[in-house]
Amino acid sequence: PGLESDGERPEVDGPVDHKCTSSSLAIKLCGHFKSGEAIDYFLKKKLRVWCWIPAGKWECGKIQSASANDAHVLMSTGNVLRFPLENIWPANPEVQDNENDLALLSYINEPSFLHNLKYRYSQDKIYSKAGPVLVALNPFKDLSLQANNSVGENPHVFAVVDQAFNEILRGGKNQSIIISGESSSGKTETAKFAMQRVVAIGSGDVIDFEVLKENVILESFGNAKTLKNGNSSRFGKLNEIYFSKAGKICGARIKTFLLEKSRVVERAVGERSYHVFYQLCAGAPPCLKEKLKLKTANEYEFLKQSRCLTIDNIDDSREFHLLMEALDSVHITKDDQDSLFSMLAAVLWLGNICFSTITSKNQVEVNLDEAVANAANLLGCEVDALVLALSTQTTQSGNDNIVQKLTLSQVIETRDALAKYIYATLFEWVVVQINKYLQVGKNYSGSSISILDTCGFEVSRKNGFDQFNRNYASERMQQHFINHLLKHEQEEYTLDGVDWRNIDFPDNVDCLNLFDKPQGILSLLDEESACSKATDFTLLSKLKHQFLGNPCFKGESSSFRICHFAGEVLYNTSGFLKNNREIVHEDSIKKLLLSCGNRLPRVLGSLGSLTSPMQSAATKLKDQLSELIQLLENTNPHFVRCINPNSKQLAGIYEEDFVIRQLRSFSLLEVVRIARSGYPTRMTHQQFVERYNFLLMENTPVMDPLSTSVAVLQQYSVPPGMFQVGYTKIFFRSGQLAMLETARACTLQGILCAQKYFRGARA
Ligand code: AD9
Ligand code: MG
Repeated sequence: PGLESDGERPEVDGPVDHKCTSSSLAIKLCGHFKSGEAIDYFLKKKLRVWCWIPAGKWECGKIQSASANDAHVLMSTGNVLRFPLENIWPANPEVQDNENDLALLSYINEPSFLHNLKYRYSQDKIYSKAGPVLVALNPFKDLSLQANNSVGENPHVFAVVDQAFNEILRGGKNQSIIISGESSSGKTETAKFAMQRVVAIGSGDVIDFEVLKENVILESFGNAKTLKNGNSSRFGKLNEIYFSKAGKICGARIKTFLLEKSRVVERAVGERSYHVFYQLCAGAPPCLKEKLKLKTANEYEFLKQSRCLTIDNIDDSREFHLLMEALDSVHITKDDQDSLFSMLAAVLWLGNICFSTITSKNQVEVNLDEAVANAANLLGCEVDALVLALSTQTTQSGNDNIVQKLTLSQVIETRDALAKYIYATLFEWVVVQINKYLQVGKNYSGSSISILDTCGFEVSRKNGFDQFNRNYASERMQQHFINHLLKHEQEEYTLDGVDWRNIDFPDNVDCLNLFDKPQGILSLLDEESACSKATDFTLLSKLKHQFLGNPCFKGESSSFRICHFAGEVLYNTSGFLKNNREIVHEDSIKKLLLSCGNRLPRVLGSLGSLTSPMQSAATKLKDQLSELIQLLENTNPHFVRCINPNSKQLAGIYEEDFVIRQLRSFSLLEVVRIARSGYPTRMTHQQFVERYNFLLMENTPVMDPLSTSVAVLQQYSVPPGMFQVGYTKIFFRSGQLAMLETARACTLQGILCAQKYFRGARA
């Protein structure tokens, strides 16, 4: 597609190449054909104009003629059809099909992006740039190019790491690589490639390789098979890698957040719980099996309920051995490993505990079978203590303890809460052990690269509290992205008085406010959670009442809908209060664990970070995210947007609608528009003068920093369109500073040679 060009390209509007001769003839940058006149101009010049037509999916057609509002287009079928100009988009010349940066396309529009990425994908070119952002399409197959360390000029996640690394070597700010995208888009794989690259270029002591092993452990404990991804991360992960002055890795730290706890006790049919459970059941050596009284996975209620026990092409037993190796390599002792496995087995046995209702007494009894005996034994507590903790609730009234028997649903809720608590704190504990091992060495220079593998936006068939939290987290990350690439960038131009025409972008601030402003959903959720009479139903009716008319919120009969940046999601409030409160159960859970004879349960019982009694689950998440964003705000971010090319998780399939939705939610069009017309490099006048002042001719009079800067730029004939002088800073289009740096280096070299010469002459 594109213009069958005789060398002449149509002009584009906007400040891109600064030679727009006639704006009426210009085809609007990023936009539609501005008028039929523009097309006529090309037709008269015998240039054949190609365009994208919305015919179910995007089709390329050739314009035959145009009037003020319509164009006649020759379709591939041979038919000529009429389309309003506003429905068709200019196509780029064929030579640009393979363009590796979307910002360099002549025409910036959605179908062009879609076509370019598709063309590249068909050639296994999965990485492309969209201005400052790296776009990565999931190939769903092994591509040797990823193992190949020489990336050259091509966009690649390795190149992003190299850039980040060079910036810290230059003494710049700490760097972050933020990888986002929906489920199964390839975030975790991309993060692993990034880690490999960091290790390859920052190879220091032995520790580097352990940084990679840590992945094996966390995937085992934090990943699970879902309907969308056989190895879905059910937590978010930030990997901070620390460097010495010489650019060698000298330690690392992992932060995790948002572990999906509910998966331990329930999940959709066809999905699995965390890998580690199946690995343990399949791979534990006989003596360990005996010790844990371990059975096969299909004998555990927590595992068999979702009717999916294996993953195609994955050998859980082999994975268990890799896990043990990895645990060894981060120096988790055999004793600790045994305790760890005991806790996992205890969780499984808890799931098998059954209850009987004694109708005559209207009471619930815990069945005293092998499940409760094994669970108590593995925790190191008396069976009675476990039974009591599961079936009663003790409240204090004055000096008296009032013991209350729980109902069947409460008993089940308590049992599940115990299993979830043990698993979540165990996960925390594992992370703490890994961090102890990776801890920062002596040579730490203060420089770090952080790699963030966020948990992506998710829409399931039934969306509950976990999806609600996950999608709230995605909104916060989206805001960070928008702030950096769209909002602050433009605000800075305007504030500094740069001539700039604002580019609109979809801001998600309204949706975020709906969540976390005072009186927002989160605060209402906490209010209801604190009220003992409240139910999921009262919560829903309060939400509906409070957010009536809010454009991001829609109440339905038994659920509510939120319009997220990445699409609408229908949430069912069932379980919201229980999950948000979770804390309610923690008192008795902690008491039980602290009283256990075995050490690890006691450690878990005392783990504070997850369990501040004052905080609800939602508030805790909000605070964690604020901390994460604060950390990221102090770094120079590199964004990687992963795209899932199809809904089938198969190689070679590119579903346009599927990709378009993701392109939109990433605001890539807007990012590219700003990158195209923006000024990515900037310096204060003072900084500029300090660095380049000496380049000025000797007889130049002393002037203020602004005038000196302009004089330097004029001396080196930097074209006026290539920079803008703001009140405090000078802004450059990309590549301009490189030219000045070359001039600076040459001049410095000349001075050094001269100095040497004079020194030599004096000597
Ligand atoms: V989730 O939000 O954690 O459910 P991710 O992390 O975005 O999701 P993941 O990295 O797990 O997706 O990728 C899903 C699958 O796609 C992997 O298991 C691989 O089989 C496949 N994949 C992803 N990226 C690549 C790649 N660069 N090369 C080859 C890949 N295969
Ligand atoms: Mg993942």
